[in-house]
Amino acid sequence: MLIVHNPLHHRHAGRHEMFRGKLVPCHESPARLGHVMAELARRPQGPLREPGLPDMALIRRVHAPRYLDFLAGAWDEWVALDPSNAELDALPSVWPIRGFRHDVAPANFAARLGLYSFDSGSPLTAGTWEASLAGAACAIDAARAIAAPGGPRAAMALTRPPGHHAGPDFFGGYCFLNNAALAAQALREAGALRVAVVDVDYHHGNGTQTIFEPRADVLTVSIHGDPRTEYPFYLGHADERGHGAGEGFNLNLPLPAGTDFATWRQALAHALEAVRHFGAEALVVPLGVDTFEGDPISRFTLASADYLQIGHDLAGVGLPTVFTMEGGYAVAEVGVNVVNVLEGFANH
Ligand code: SP5
Ligand code: ZN
Repeated sequence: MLIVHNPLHHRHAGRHEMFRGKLVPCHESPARLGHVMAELARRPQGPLREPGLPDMALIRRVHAPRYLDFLAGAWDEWVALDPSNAELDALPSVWPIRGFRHDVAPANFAARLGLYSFDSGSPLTAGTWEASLAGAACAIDAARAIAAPGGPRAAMALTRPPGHHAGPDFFGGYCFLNNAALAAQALREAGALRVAVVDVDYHHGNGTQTIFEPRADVLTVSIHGDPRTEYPFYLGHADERGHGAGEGFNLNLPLPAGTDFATWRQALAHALEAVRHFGAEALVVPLGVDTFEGDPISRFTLASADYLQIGHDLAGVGLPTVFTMEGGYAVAEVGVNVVNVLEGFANH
């Protein structure tokens, strides 16, 4: 398996996220990817390389250009608001929900952050844009590598920040650019007629669903904590099946908090059956290991050994596969759990 590493990931390092009226330390930290790299050094899974330059034209076919322009200039605008902001994370002050105007962007930057985001837990920092772009480049390179004649069967993009909550023109859930969607789009453009996304992160992949919801060429499937009680709360229910031409090409498999691996694995079998039925020619797996029993913000009970089985089951579909790194906040165990999936996949 090819591993594509994001050498700029550490430039995205949020200090605080809002939780129940308090600013608490960010769960999503550079140390997470450090543990994956350390585990890959102990148990190498294949060649490791860094990405080339990001394909901005492809990124603009997934994300709205005005959103990308906003992200590219965001940090400078935050500091221009007040020079002392350079020592702080940027968080939104106002969200324009129902009844507000979206066609006039406020000059005030903290207010304008609300136009492009959906939660209070996703600080934007000095290096967020650079880190996100390099992560996107990893995902695109991983997709192109497996699509190339004679390329590897699978590739892991070590994306940080994660991506699956980021939509066409919004960030949230610690995500800014949707790396998995970019990989799926790159696979389509490299010739795969139908691409499936099977999101195994604890949280619903709302950004990926929203990006592909009108399309029939990308099947999006997500296995996640039931949004009636779990983040992101406002999307991820079983009755969301896609829109227009995309109707029937989104599958949500919400599971209750407390779900164990036996039940979770049945949902994975259901997901993979849908992928086979769809006739996918390539697979993208947004890989979050926040399904782990020790995860501080999630409530499934998977054990480290279960991730070997997940890798094995995913490999059983027999498709060229790109993994992107998503959540997983039991920091010390993230490396073992992620590499277990890759090892299980390789040993199929
Ligand atoms: C990529 C990814 O996994 N994003 C997840 C974003 C979740 N953000 C909300 C976190 C809410 C934390 N609630 C903690 C409750 C346990 N103390
Ligand atoms: Zn997650």
